[in-house]
Amino acid sequence: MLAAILTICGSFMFTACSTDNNAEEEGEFRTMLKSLDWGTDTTFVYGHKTPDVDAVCSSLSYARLMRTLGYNCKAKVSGAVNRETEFIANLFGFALPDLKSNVIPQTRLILTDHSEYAQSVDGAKEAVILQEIDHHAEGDIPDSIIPYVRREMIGATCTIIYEMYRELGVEIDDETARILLAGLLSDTRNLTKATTQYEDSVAWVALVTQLHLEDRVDEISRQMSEASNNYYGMSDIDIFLSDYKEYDNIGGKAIGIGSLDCKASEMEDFINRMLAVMPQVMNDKNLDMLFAKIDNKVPNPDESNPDDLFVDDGTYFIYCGEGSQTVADSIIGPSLREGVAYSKEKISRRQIVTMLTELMERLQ
Ligand SMILES: [Mn+2]
Repeated sequence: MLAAILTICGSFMFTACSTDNNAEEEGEFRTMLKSLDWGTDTTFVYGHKTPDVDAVCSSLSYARLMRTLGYNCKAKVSGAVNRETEFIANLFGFALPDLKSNVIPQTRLILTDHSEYAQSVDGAKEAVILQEIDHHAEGDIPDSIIPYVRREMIGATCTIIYEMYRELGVEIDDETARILLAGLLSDTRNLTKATTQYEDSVAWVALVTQLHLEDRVDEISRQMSEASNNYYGMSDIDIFLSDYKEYDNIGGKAIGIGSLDCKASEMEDFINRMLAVMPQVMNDKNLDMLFAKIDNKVPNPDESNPDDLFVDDGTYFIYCGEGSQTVADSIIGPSLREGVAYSKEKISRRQIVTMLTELMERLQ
């Protein structure tokens, strides 16, 4: 994979590095930073709730960029990190942000990797949001209330932050390179996810090369994926919430969407266990509807490939709450049984949010 990507990216990287057309933008960005109302206390940089690798690593790397530029910023997490994040922080040897689950009014915040109040640290509504760096569609935290927003629909927020370091001419030391690469590997699954863009490949090549990980990156990515799929010893509710996002207002409804995976051979039992905890999750979180997509893992027909023992074969979609069946049937297809729909396609949560938003606005 590396050789192919190097070929694709080689000429582009040369072009990108050899022009100085960013000088003006760079100056503008620094001027904009100076104009922000930083106050006197520390500005906290937060990824989303239920923090995954990209959320944590984007907050760490962006806080570091802001500190390098002279601003008193510190990354925090609003909840416990997931197993994949623990695994890669341990392997790459970087410290995780401290937990701080709420902020007092007027706290200065920078948000990375999210654009929804429901996904933000408790207290965000009364805080002062100075910046947002994100790769999701604009959510219910409107861009218009934030002095600086950088939104690019690419594979990882860490890729955007990589670009910002480059544009600003700030050196990426090896620890920062490992942090950025971790987020990029996780959110794009080593450049294999449908959300991966050209920019992600460019950042991947630069970071892998800097860290001399050419021979190890595929194995590292496989281990990360394994850590993320490891539900061993977790309660069913914790499994359901292991990669979970909430949306306060999709067409007037409060909606939660989980993202799970399971081997095809264990799917039926897994679905039943998840369906059994969904009413309680809905109740605890005060939702109108609750969904989860479950990637269906089947043994890789290419047995010679030890890096990918399992591959995806379609997506199960489970649902709970009044009107949720109508939603599932219209965005995924007719239900297999009550609470369960299936699509032959691999469907991302981002696609589900887009389809849901369109449908709910039509129904409203
Ligand atoms: Mn992300």
